[in-house]
Amino acid sequence: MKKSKGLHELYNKDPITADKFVWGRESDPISRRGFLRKAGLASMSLALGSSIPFAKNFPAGMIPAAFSQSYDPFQLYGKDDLILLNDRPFNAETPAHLLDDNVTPASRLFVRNNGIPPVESQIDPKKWTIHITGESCMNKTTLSLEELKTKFKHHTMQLQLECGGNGRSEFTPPARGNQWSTGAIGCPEWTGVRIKDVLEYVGVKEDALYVAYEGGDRHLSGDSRKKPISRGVPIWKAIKDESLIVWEMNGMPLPLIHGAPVRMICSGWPASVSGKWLNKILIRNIVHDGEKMNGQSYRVPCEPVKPGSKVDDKDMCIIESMPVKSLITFPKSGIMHNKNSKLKIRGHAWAGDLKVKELFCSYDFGATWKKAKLDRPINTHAWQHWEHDVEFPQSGYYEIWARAVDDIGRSQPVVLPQWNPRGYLNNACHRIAVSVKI
Ligand SMILES: Nc1nc2c(c(=O)[nH]1)N[C@H]1C(S)=C(S)[C@@H](COP(=O)(O)O)O[C@H]1N2
Ligand SMILES: [Mo]
Repeated sequence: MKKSKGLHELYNKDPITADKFVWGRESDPISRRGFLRKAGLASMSLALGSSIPFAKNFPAGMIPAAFSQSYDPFQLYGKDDLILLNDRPFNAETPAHLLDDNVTPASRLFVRNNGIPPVESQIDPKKWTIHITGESCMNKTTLSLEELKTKFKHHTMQLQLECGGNGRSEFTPPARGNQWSTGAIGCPEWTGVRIKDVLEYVGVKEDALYVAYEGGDRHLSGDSRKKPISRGVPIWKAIKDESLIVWEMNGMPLPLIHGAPVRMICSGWPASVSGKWLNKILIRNIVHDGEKMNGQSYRVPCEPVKPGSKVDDKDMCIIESMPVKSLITFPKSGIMHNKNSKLKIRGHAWAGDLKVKELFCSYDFGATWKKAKLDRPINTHAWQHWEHDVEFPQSGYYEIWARAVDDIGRSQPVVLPQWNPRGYLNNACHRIAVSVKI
């Protein structure tokens, strides 16, 4: 394992030099696809080194969890064994078993950058301002971070953040973009003010439709006229009580890589709407047309299409609420378990703008499902914790599958949801491998 430079060291330097720094990563997510083509059930048992009691239920073409989740740990300053997906722009995800905490620590929150983040020397929280403007803004205003903190009531909430492309690596045919496995999700606790309160302060015209952000990062091309990303949400979403502008994460100042000194959090939607290094809020009278709002970005076909289809931009619709999803965060996939004891499993579940109503577990590749104990969310848009005990009938290779259902009755799919050109919204069931011995 190669040791990388720390984030601080990296981003404090001339960003161009820093961007040239190359990390070692040996495994290629594509090789997992190779497995799909090659292996039959018999060779699968051989490779696993044990029998598969429920083999007849195993879906054709699916890769056993024992093989599909191989990770190379990656050392990164301030981060605990995240997996690096890309170093320009910088993107890293968290293996499922490292997301076991109820509240995700900073060291275990995934990182997604579309451009070149500002360097620490460019950020002086005392001088930072947020410009509030746009066609539907009554009084265009510039607020310092200090004013933001003193003028409005503070709120602290656990809000989950999930990249719209989380799970992309599983789609067939493959979609271009960061090959996220399951780890572009986390649920830290954030402190800040409501977007609603700030909008009330500046005044909003009746024709307001969208609220969007711009941040202090730079376009990968270095062109200062271009923004790497500038997205937004309809005004009804922006004025929800849980839509915040935050400067603290888990009681500490927001880390640089997560948008210091201040960012937006609009939980339950693709995390791309939660602008980092926030320096401009736009109150628009149109659907925001900033970078990555149009074309195929963060959009899916308005109507389902055949996998592999080319879809016209005009037939692509903006992703809003994220679908119901869950993770098994304990135990780690690939463990050995003694048949004579129950296996305690647990994890989290979330459902975009909705709540998770039920969570089920299966140890026989989905033939039977048992209901797990599921907690209520601590606040709206916090992920929910679940746990379950499993008793195995005999020794051999098993997989535990977890399947959440939202409060309007929609379930996670077992294999894959609707294919889409950019590989968004994969909310297929998470699986872990368990070898049961006598
Ligand atoms: N200014 C800015 N904000 C941004 C981004 C970015 O590149 N620049 N990336 C977005 C995307 S696509 C995601 S998934 C989240 C990731 O937040 P995190 O890095 O704090 O986990 O930030 C969003 N906000
Ligand atoms: Mo994202």
